[in-house]
Amino acid sequence: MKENNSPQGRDLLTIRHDWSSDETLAIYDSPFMDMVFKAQTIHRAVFDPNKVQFSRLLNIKTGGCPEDCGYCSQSAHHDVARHASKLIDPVRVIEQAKAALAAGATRYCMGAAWRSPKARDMAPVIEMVKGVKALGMETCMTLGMLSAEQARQLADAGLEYYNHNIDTSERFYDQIVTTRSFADRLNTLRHVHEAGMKVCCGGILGLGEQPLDRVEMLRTLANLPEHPDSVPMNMLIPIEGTPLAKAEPVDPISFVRAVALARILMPMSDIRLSAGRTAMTDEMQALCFLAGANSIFIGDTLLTATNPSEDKDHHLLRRLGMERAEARTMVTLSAST
Ligand code: SAM
Ligand code: DTB
Ligand code: SF4
Repeated sequence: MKENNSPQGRDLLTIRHDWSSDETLAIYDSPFMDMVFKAQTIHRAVFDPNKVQFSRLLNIKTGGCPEDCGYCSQSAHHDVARHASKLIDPVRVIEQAKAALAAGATRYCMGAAWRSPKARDMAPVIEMVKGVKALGMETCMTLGMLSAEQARQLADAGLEYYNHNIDTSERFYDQIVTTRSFADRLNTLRHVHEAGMKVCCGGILGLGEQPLDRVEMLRTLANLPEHPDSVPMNMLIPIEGTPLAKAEPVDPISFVRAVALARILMPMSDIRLSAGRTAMTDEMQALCFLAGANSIFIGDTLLTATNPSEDKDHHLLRRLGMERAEARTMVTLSAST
């Protein structure tokens, strides 16, 4: 990548880990057009703005989770009409990954409703990583908290990405989850990073948080020793039976602002427009892409909740003149950007 020496380019693309609360809040509160323009300027200097990367999710172990995350359908603490399943067979996982590859996914993300994996879970999970990798796909897992040793085992198996969200700000965290702390989350992120895997870490909007909590969540991510490679931005999918079933929906403009702030704070990271797209209009999704989102989950289910159908997504992307990106589309920086 060439160095970008134009004054504007240098300022906007500088990778910083020292964002202050006041300056991030000031960006979030700045005029919408200025903010989205800034985010798009950064976005097109780093990525092809007309491309979007596809990931596919698979729930490899559903429900019965001992954690009490207030938004989640899979917590054993909530009265949600869904049953728990055991870890699925690695052979089935690999079959499903083949179908995802045929549908255009370049990354396969496997999620388990665990607080953390048990020793006996590691062998089948490692078999899944190896099998999916052998298909030529990027692999991602989200299995809850990891010890340094478990992170190393997964990295040795070839796992590329580990997803572990901080979900919201540190100050609001205990209003959403009480069975683990914000510090526990950061600890696992450190283990993942130290094991050499790429970090996928983001959060959820619509938990009843204040604008400051959104800004602080993104500031925490940007001020990590390295920016997460991938930042999922989820909009709460309200689930009947969870404490957040009746949460106030997020204002779409505020959601787009959060996407733009993520792009401005973390210029090189993939910003993934994740849960909640079913409830977004096409126009809102288009604004999210304009604000710097460059990745989505495809397929009609996420882990337990629905996602737009492939037909609907293809129709949307066609209308926007957007195409599927190969794994990680980076364009060379030029002095004119
Ligand atoms: N159990 C693991 C963990 O929590 O680390 C992995 C699976 S968990 C379901 C992955 C992420 O999905 C959560 O961190 C949360 O950000 C997101 N998520 C879960 N339920 C959601 C919902 N109803 N709406 C939006 N995002 C949700
Ligand atoms: C993430 O941030 N979003 C994905 C992925 N990481 C694992 C999960 C979304 C889950 C939505 C709710 C459900 O399907 O139950
Ligand atoms: Fe368990 Fe993850 Fe759901 Fe929390 S978000 S209840 S840890 S599956």
